Amino acid sequence: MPNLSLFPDVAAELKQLRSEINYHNNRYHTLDDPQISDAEYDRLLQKLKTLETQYPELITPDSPTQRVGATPLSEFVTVVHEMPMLSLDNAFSDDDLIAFNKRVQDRLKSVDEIEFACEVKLDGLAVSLLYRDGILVRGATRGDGTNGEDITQNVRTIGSIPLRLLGENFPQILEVRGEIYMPKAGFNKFNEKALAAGEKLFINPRNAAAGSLRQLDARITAIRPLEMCAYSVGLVEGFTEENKLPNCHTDILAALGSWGFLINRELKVAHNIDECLEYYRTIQLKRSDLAYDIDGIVFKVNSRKLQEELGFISRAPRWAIAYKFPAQEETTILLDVEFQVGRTGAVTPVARLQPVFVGGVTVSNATLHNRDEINRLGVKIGDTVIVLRAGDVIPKILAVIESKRPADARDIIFPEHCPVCGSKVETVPGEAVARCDGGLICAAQRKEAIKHFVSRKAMNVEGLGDKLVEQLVDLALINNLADIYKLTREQLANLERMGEKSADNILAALDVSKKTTLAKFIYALGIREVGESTARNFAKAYGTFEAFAGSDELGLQQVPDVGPVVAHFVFEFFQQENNRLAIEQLKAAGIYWPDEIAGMVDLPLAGLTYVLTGTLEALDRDDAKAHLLALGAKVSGSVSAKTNYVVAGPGAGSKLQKAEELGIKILSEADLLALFTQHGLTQHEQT
Ligand code: JCF
Repeated sequence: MPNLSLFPDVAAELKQLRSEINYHNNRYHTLDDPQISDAEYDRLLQKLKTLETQYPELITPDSPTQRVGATPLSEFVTVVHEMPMLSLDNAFSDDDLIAFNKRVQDRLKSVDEIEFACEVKLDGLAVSLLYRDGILVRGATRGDGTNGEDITQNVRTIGSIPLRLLGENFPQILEVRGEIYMPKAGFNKFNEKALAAGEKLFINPRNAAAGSLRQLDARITAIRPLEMCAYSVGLVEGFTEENKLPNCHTDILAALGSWGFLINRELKVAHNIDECLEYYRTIQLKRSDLAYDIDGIVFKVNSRKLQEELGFISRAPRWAIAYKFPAQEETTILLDVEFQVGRTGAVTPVARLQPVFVGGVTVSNATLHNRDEINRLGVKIGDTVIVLRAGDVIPKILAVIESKRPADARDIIFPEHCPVCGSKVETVPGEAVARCDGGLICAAQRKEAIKHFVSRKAMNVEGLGDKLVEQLVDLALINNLADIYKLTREQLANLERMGEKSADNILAALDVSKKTTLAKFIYALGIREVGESTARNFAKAYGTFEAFAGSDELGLQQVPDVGPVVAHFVFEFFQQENNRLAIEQLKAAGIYWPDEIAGMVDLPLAGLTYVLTGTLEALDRDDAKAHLLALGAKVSGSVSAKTNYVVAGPGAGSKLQKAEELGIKILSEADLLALFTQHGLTQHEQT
């Protein structure tokens, strides 16, 4: 121990500085509510470093400068847990959960409803942190529950883990248990960097967290975006009479929070099993919106007294259960790879899989994106692969289990000619996508162009679905966009699964679709890189179709959000004779848009930005968006200081949280409907 009395003023200053830094570290990492800027924080830390360099004998292990050790270990030392780290019993259905509740009530001989703490089950690694007199002295993995590995050096680098407990009223010995995980955003950023550097990617955030903790050199762990949430205590000793462990689980978590730990904010108390089931469903709805992966919900009897009465069975407490979500990752076999040709000619490899139940549905196809992705995965036909299906996104192949590769596995050969029209497949150097250069000669591109043209956000021809378009192209009844308006009743009525009635309906829908807006018409043309919002910008900027179609590349680039690439695609599009011809024919078919430009400047919601989150019940999300746009508002996908209103439906997650934090006005779906009505829009009106 350095003799502090030799440097009383310095020692006091160091103490003050460390406590200030610890406070702000907690505000930043744990409470996600910083009170000072990053630069100010860095200045404090720098000041501490400078002082410690002058007085190295006054450096303490719990100093915020001591998070990253410089000496790699040669191996991890085994730790024997003072109290075994338990596992949790699993439930896989509502019935399992109801049975759990019944077991609890029966054992407690209780007719009263039981109070449960409800938590999300973080998908990471369980760890134990030991604090002696408020100082972190050991971090260990769960291991097999009895023996773990000493990862003290690694856990010290994690910002949300206090090196010294905050406050005063903690016990002499405190073992904190929790989950270390890598939030999705950090994982994605990390993998993007690894991909750019040609390094190996992690399969999922859980593996990334495990790989990051298993580093003998903690300097590597330090640059990985890890977090820890505390979920219980283990060994606790040396509390005083007046200051003891709280009586229920949620109060223990609150105490842990006050000592500086991150406590998951989805924590709730349920007063009976129905509320538990409701919690499960609410979280399941917002699962994909959460900032981290979870694999289920943990329910715990909240009262410690009741927990003690219930006790343990083998290695799991009788007072807790993990209700697992359906897995989002499964292994299956890659049966074949087919190549699909999209609207712009992009040739996309699609994996045909042995059907597997994952993410709540049976999956038999997954995207392989492009050639680079196939090379990166090193996947062959016949391989056993891990597929991910999270939320509503297209399933993808995460990894190959090479040890299971059969002897007759085949290489995936990328085609040199379009599988549909035989044209050459071009790869532009520096671009990952390969393209069929057949243009509208290619039936696949023609089909996709027409599907896009008639789709809801484009010309919105009701009833003209994908299957019908495919038949019409296959039968050569439509060859360009304008041909759809030349279809006859007989032609339509003779198609498979069609009759005269349906034919009439489609003809009527085609007629209705002729009245559109300039923006929708531009979007419907399917010009590369011209999505809905770019099309809207063009319509606004040019006012007439002729002005838009006749503009040169420099002129096009004057339009908001339009760069040289988009300008080039637009210019090229109108250079092509067949496109010009199709447009003439469309005009001749009677497509028109009422003059809307005059009214565009002072629309009622001009200048306001809305974000939609959660599920809408009465309104279709696309309709709601279209209505808002029609009233002049901007609709954004993410909440920021620029957001004026967030419309939150059931299951709203992180976006709603962020809006609340930023003090942004929150609207319900009813508010939105009222707004639409106020401005003369009814639910079914087309905008
Ligand atoms: O988030 C978790 N993965 C998690 C795991 C949360 C908990 O409350 C747990 C746990 C494992 C064991 N509680 C116990 C007793």
